[in-house]
Amino acid sequence: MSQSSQLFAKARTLIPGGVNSPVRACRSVDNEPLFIASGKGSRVTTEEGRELIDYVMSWGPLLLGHCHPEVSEAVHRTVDRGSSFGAPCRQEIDLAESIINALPAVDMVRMVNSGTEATMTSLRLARSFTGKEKILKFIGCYHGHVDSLLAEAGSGMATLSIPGTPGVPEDTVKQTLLAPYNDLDTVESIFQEQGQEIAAVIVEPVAGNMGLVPPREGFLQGLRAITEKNNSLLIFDEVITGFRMSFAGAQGLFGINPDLTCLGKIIGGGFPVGALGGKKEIMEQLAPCGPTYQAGTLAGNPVAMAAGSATLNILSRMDYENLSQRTARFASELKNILESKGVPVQLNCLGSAFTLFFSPDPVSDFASAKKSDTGLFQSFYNQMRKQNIYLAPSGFECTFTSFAHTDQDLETTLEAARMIQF
Ligand code: KE4
Repeated sequence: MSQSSQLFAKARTLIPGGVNSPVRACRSVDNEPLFIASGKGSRVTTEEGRELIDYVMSWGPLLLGHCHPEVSEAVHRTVDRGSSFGAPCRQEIDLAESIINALPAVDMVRMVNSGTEATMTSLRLARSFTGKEKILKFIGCYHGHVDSLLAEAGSGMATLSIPGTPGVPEDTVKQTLLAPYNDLDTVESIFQEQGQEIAAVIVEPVAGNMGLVPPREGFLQGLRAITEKNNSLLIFDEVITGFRMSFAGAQGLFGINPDLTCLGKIIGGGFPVGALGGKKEIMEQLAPCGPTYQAGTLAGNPVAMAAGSATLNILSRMDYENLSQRTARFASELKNILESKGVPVQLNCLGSAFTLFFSPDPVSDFASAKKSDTGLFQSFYNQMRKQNIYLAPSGFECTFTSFAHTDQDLETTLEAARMIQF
């Protein structure tokens, strides 16, 4: 029995499902999780000493790869002076400034500890600012485990085919309106009926939790126009796309200014950080400036702030276009290799993220994503893992490259794909 299996057996007696986040359990690919002992650059090493090329990258935060020396140095330098004071520290200003300088739609920012806290706060703020209660989200988008946003969410809920979740009161979900991603007509008709009650639309500007699904031409622009016309807020959930799709996020890439922006993952450089940013007049509704309460013991702690600032500082100097081109070439070659084995493959790729859907039809929303053959994905995942390629254990997640992935890593991965039998 491998070290990972032994540890997993022990973990299951102590932690529900043996994991602290469901998708890590590898249930949908009929496998057990590997226990990771360390990471460096593009690689992780398991407790049994196996080294794998990592395309999970902690589900998105590690755009610089594992243990970037400058990030590690910033963390060590900071933690040796104290981990948390529950008081303002200069590191909060540094990270806030980096985010505000990079994102066109962000005048002010409030730090939190996760993407979920950021999206949860964005809804409360939108409701208090507009005085309206309904929220519109898109089927297959995942915004963290916020009660009112778990209706037909993606990510782990799609992976485990959980339509909603027990424990969320009917009344809570009643305030949540749903539309298919990329379907502006449905959004338009919902607003015609209920626009006066809709506080906000929350959207992943590039969906990453039903697999990668880019916005159709005009979709985001349409959301911006409809929300403006109805005095509703537009919330971009950029927890995945922020500082990934470009250094100015998806809002910079598409030239659309949302009213509020939710961030996480990359801005923490591998530490627990989320953030809510937006227009000054809205953000100043937050306590203690305004009446809308939000708080967090470890929000803005100096160590996580230092990791985030070091990460953004390095990213500001990186060549995103080159990484996007390398990723596109790699993903397209991977698709060709798999297709040559007689299976239907759709590729959605943008920036340094992509998803291969085992489906004969293009994927532009959750309904089309769900048509993918999860059995083929399971076979692909397990055969690649056997060859030390570490992919997300779900067909409804993204494959992430990073600035740490070398051409050799990508070629080794393609070699592994060539060995696959369906
Ligand atoms: P966290 O609370 O997990 O930091 O962020 C929630 C969240 C919010 N918005 C978007 C667009 C997200 O993708 C996420 C979290 N992403 C998933 C994977 N796609 C996290 C992985 C997990 O749940 O273990």
